[in-house]
Amino acid sequence: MKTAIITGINGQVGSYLTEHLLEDSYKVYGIIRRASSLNTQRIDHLYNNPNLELVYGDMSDASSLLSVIGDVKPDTLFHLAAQSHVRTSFDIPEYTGDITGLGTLRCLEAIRKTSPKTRFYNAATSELFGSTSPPQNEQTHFHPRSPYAVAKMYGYWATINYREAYQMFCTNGIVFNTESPRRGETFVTRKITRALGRIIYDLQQDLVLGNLDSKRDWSHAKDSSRAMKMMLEHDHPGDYCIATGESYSIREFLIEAFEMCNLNYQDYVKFDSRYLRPSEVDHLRGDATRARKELGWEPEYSFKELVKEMVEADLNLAKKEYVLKIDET
Ligand code: F7E
Repeated sequence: MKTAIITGINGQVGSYLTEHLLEDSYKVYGIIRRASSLNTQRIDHLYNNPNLELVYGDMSDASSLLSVIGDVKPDTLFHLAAQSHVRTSFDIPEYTGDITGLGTLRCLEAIRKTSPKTRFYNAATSELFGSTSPPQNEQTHFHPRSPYAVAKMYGYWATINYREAYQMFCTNGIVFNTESPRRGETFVTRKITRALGRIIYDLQQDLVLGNLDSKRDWSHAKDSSRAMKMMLEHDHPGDYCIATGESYSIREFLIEAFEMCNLNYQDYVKFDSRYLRPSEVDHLRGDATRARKELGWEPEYSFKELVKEMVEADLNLAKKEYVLKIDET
């Protein structure tokens, strides 16, 4: 039986990746950060699976990583944990550098010291490209535009350095924006679909956003997490862009979602400069030719299908909230 450790197992991508690995008979160990409120909702449906085990650990705590990795000595480790919110990274840059940057190094060191045959996947990001013009691929110049992207740059190069210095199997997935009904509610796509559902059920009156003109290459998290598994099952390590090759502005996402419910977004969206970033990333559109050719990876979801799934899921969620509210009154 193949074994995997996932850091960030309870995040959006971690939850889909866990499903892919369990379906393929992996034994999966998930590292969970201790928190005073529940943080396992995205994987609760898998809790009774005998091949899933959750253990406490933290990206700031090298000794916890050393002991989990040293005990399990997994075939693969998928490193997804991070302080991943770009806007927030401007408010807590040092914490972001510690968790997102040094956290990656702590995983690499723990593998080097206790289990050097473990194959390592690092969740790199299209944010590395920052202000560089699209289309972006593995050869494109990086120009990070936030403390988050700067921290991810450190993790990206640490991953390559361990591959070159110690001949470890270390791979970077340069994954463009990845969304789904499980996306955190403070990221823009989910913030939009969540608000739309609540507006329809009269639970919310408006939607306050920042810059609507930036463009992103949005894939479904089910597709991007499938690519991650393929990267560590490939016969050699490398760096791969994972993207659909299409980009849409935030405004276009709004139009698509609101028109699905026969509404005009302009009647509901308000602007607040608090949602602007001190330095913005204007346009990301990835070229995933290498992943398509070498891994045989293809995205299955179109932009329209992604938006539709998210809108439908959030309409259902808002309906449940509405029914609960009616019950209470
Ligand atoms: O912003 C604009 C905002 O926070 C997208 C993370 O997963 O993908 C994600 O980073 C765009 C930006 O994602 C609001 O200014 C407007 O231009 O959904 P986001 P992100 O910053 O692209 C990359 C690949 C990662 O690696 C990250 O971890 O939307 N925007 N109004 C807004 N964004 C937010 N969050 N909230 C707004 O109200």
